Amino acid sequence: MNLGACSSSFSSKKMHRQIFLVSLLLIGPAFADLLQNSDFESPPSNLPKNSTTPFQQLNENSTIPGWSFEGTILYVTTTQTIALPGNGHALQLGQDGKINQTFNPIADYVDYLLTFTLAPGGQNCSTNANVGVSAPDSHSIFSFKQDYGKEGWETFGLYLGSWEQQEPINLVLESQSTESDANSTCWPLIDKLLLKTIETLVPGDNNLLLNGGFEYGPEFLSNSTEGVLLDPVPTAVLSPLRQWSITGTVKYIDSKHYFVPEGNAAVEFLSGVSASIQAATTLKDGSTYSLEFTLGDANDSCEGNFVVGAQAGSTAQNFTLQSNGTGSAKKLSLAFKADSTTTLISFVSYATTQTKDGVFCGPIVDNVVLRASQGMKSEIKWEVFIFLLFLVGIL
Ligand SMILES: *[C@@H]1O[C@H](CO)[C@@H](O)[C@H](O)[C@H]1NC(C)=O
Ligand SMILES: *[C@@H]1O[C@H](CO)[C@@H](O)[C@H](O)[C@H]1NC(C)=O
Ligand SMILES: *[C@@H]1O[C@H](CO)[C@@H](O)[C@H](O)[C@H]1NC(C)=O
Ligand SMILES: *[C@@H]1O[C@H](CO)[C@@H](O)[C@H](O)[C@H]1NC(C)=O
Ligand SMILES: *[C@@H]1O[C@H](CO)[C@@H](O)[C@H](O)[C@H]1NC(C)=O
Ligand SMILES: *[C@@H]1O[C@H](CO)[C@@H](O)[C@H](O)[C@H]1NC(C)=O
Ligand SMILES: *[C@@H]1O[C@H](CO)[C@@H](O)[C@H](O)[C@H]1NC(C)=O
Ligand SMILES: *[C@@H]1O[C@H](CO)[C@@H](O)[C@H](O)[C@H]1NC(C)=O
Ligand SMILES: *[C@@H]1O[C@H](CO)[C@@H](O)[C@H](O)[C@H]1NC(C)=O
Ligand SMILES: [Ca+2]
Repeated sequence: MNLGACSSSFSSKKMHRQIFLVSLLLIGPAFADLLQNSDFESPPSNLPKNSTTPFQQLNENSTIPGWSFEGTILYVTTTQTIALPGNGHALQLGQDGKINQTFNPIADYVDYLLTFTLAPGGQNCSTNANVGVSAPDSHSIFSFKQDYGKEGWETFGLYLGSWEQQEPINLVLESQSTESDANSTCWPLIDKLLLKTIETLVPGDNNLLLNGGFEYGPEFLSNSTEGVLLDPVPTAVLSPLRQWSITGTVKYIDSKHYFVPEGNAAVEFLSGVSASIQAATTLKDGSTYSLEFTLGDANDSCEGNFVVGAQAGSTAQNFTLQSNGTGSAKKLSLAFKADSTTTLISFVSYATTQTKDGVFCGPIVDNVVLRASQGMKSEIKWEVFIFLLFLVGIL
């Protein structure tokens, strides 16, 4: 879909974008195979033929199908001690190691979300598995986090950007050393990149919030039972959880591997640091609204007393759920009066729960619906009634 032409007379890129945002209808997310060899299963050329080591360093004569590289890059084959999602191959980004691939955007100003898997190169290696991910106008650093899953690898999701179709986009992943030891075996491994596109979301009839059901977010790895970790993002437009900013770390969970109250995805708040999500919406100052949502547990053995704070504008209330960790949900609501036109809606978890394996876990929230409350509807009816009386009076 290319609507670029209809606003090409505007010289300002920002205005171009705004017009585009307003005019584009929601098409829904699409998963396109925009990246080549995104799981590194096509091996590099010039690998030593007869080697038994799972780590093979690429030399100046090597090429990796689909990718360019610089610095120290090793081609990794899964063994019993190196766990990777699936049973294949990955790349280790060693000293100054950097890989890149260029792709062509499929349309103007579509949002691109990237999912990728990160693992430390060896055991007891939590500190050095840092990877920088860059695209034009974006750069983020990801680190392997202890106790955020029970696998030796973790999957992360990020917002890459949104560009005009003409520019080819260069995606770069590089190692970021935090230790002076350049010969560390702990350099990060990367695997399974998934690039997803999402059209701009537009408001629906029944919900004043966009993405209240959390259906618009990064792609899930089909085989992963660990969801997708989302790092803090202070601005909603740059968030992989579309329309929601994030503090702390949340886990984006899929209905294939977790209990999800509605649709295909929900958000689990992880303990460790206080996690919250926040969305902004424009409401009518002084009018009353109801914020409905589902609070539950993901069926991931997370037992405990979950306390979740919901806040809408200046109205805040805590809700609790006694979780057995077996997949439960209850619908809750909060009535509030908008006290400014831009109203912030947020959910914060106070849970400090961990599973028996020591994995940080917590409550899930889904199906957040914001509506003008009944009171406002009858207010409108009342105005209509007065208007009719007025008409009758004239007649
Ligand atoms: C492959 O390795 C084995 C032992 O590891 C050796 O006997 C054999 O000669 C090697 N073959 C080649 C072609 O290098
Ligand atoms: C790369 O190829 C050139 C030319 O074939 C050769 O001279 C050189 O030794 C090769 N380098 C490595 C590291 O194998
Ligand atoms: C998922 O796992 C199964 C078995 O472990 C494997 O056969 C299959 O290839 C995997 N699929 C992907 C997409 O990795
Ligand atoms: C990697 O980036 C360089 C420019 O920095 C570019 O010339 C090259 O084509 C890119 N490689 C791929 C595979 O896109
Ligand atoms: C990692 O740490 C554990 C326990 O601290 C230890 O048993 C194991 O040998 C260590 N592994 C390596 C490769 O150092
Ligand atoms: C890295 O350390 C290992 C042993 O710890 C050694 O065999 C290897 O030569 C070192 N490599 C470099 C590049 O220093
Ligand atoms: C909700 O509970 C937290 C933690 O106990 C507390 O700090 C906060 O003030 C409570 N918020 C409300 C609105 O009661
Ligand atoms: C938790 O388990 C108890 C006993 O098995 C059961 O009675 C209760 O309904 C469960 N609660 C939830 C929220 O699933
Ligand atoms: C929770 O997971 C178990 C399997 O691990 C499954 O049998 C059960 O149906 C799930 N419960 C819910 C509410 O999804
Ligand atoms: Ca959902």
